[in-house]
Amino acid sequence: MKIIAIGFFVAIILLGGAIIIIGGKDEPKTEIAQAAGNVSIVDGKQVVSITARGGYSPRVTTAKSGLPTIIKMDTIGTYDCSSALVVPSLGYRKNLPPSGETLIDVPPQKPGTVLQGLCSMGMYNFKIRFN
Ligand SMILES: [Cu+2]
Repeated sequence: MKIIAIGFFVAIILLGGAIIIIGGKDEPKTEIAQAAGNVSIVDGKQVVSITARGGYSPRVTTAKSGLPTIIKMDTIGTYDCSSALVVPSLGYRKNLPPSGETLIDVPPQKPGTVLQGLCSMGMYNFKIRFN
């Protein structure tokens, strides 16, 4: 009886451990999937696509450090202030066209850098985290 009880206890611990391991592995997967949506590599350059219209989307992007990067700003009938874009760490400031693509060159970033883009009033923002 005692042995069965111990065996049962061990089985519960193992099962719990397996659930924790599986659960722990799930999170990075979702992050990669999320990042893959608007990050692509084209001719050795990393392209991060951000849509500006009533704010920026996606709000947070995970990208790779150490790669020359282009931020592709997409506007689609954007007449709000998210078209007035500022990227402070690049000294970048531009009024995006109401519709079109605007490319911003970003030199390779160090791991851990978070690059932030803002509307000129600082009301909307987006972040690109370089891992
Ligand atoms: Cu604004």
